[in-house]
Amino acid sequence: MAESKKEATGPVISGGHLVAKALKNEGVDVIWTLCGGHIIDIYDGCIDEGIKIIDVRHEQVAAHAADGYSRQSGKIGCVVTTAGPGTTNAMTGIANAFRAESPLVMIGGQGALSQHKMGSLQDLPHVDIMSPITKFAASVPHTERVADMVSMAFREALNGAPGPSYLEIPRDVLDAKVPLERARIPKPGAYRASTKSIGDPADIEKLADILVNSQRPCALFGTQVWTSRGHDAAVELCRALNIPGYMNGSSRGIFAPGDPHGFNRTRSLAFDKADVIVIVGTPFDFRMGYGKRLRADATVVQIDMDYRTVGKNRDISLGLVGDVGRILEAVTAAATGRPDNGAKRREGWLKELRAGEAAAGLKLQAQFLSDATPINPYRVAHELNEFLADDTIYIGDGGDVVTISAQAVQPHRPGHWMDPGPLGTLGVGVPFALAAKLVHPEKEVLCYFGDGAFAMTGWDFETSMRFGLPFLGVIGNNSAMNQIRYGQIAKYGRERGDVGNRLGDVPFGKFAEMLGGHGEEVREPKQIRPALDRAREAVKSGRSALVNIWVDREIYAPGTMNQTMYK
Ligand SMILES: Cc1ncc(C[n+]2csc(CCOP(=O)(O)OP(=O)(O)O)c2C)c(N)n1
Ligand SMILES: [Mg+2]
Repeated sequence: MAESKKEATGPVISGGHLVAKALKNEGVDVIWTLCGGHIIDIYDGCIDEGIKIIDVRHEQVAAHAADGYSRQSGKIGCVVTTAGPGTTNAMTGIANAFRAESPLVMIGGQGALSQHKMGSLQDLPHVDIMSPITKFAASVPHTERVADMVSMAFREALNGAPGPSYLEIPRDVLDAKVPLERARIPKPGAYRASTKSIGDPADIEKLADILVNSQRPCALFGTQVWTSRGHDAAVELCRALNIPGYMNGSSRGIFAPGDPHGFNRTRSLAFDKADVIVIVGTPFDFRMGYGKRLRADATVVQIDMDYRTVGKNRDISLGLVGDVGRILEAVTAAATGRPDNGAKRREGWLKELRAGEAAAGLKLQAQFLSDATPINPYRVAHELNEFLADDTIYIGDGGDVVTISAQAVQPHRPGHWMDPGPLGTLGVGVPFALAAKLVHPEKEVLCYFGDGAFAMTGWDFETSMRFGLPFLGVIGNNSAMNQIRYGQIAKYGRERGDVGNRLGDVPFGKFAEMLGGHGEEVREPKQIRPALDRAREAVKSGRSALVNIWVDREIYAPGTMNQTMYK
């Protein structure tokens, strides 16, 4: 850590500059951060390497933004925080990325090694704290090792199902200078291998056989399909074999609305009737009733990047571990080689499901078109779907209003849907919007918030203005934490159930104006579209916008009324 004993006559480099060099080698062009004395040397390195420094107002935002950056760019997001509270503030974002299997690298400050365990400012056992919520957590013991260990963190983030890595760098390790020739600086492209394996080729053939012979197959594509950029392979498999495809998490949008193989309202029907169910890149967790919602005697195939997910909570007929996109490609190729892949035979099955989709859609129409005031949140959801442009990246951040919106909103393209994932973290919206706009400045970024969720990280609306990352925010404002409120009232009655979940009536449109953005207050259903249109224009002119829509607090999503998430 300290200056090398053999004082060099040649060039020297500091730990902070070694961090920046390693980030640059990985193709990182931005760090998401909030400053602190422990990490200033990294900023200095970033200036030299041309890495953009985006400083936010809360470290949770920095961590979610790094997660969002990875999801949108396919590269690895990087969050840099100071020691102690800077690191603990970021933990929620790291935990969210961990459950969402989103790769990122967090670099955190620490007190100087020379003051180890002496009670230095902001000292905490960061590595112990971060270990359970990361794939890799370590401390850098010497300046010469800084770049080497940063590249290690990147390698680990991409192993199996991706996830976050954490690297602590003590202050004196970052500050010290070592001879350049002694520092190991891994070369770009030379310190990690492709992890895109297809697993056991015999299982590819087995799955091709199962699908070719199936009568009523269905496939569910989860977040890993997008993470691995296997979306085209997923669609291609469904087209080649005539298989209905369902989407969850980040895979929403892989079938464009109207695609004959994309389905979204008949998943239970398909799971009830299918003879073959292929689960791709999504675990049997609470969203799947831990696997209980699949027909008991169906042939269930699970494809996942993480061997630990396969067969967890439910027995399966066949499991495949590897890169989900590559596996899907290989299965399509194998099935295409068969004399008859059975596509024609499955036409009736697809028709049956399509009729089910139409009937389910019809049931929602009255709510979608409701003229009631206070505004029905289903009406907002429908208006948002109508409003989406082809290139709109849609982000959901909230409780009940966002759950309702998932019944109406169909993103037009892969990667154009973002939600927190299975940690269900409120507050991802603004940071995801910042990241999405940074990666895709040419696209529209629309985030639908609950009023509770928006307030958690809403101050970074200002960051969107400061860095020229304008987005369109819509708030379904019921002045409550309504998703929780429903269950509480159901259990304890109106009087005792309405406690700890009611919020003030906040005119968020004014909040946007205060920060230099565009604000709208909407109380009538007919005002929704014009307000959205004006907000779109404001965003095009470079100002972030908030459309605050006052919605009916007494209307809930079916999953909330059924408390499905706890079953
Ligand atoms: C960080 C965090 N804290 C608490 C919760 C628990 N929670 C889930 S939904 C919800 C209510 C959210 O309220 P809001 O965003 O206003 O949406 P609404 O349900 O009112 O539509 C809460 C508090 C959570 N998921 N995340
Ligand atoms: Mg609310």
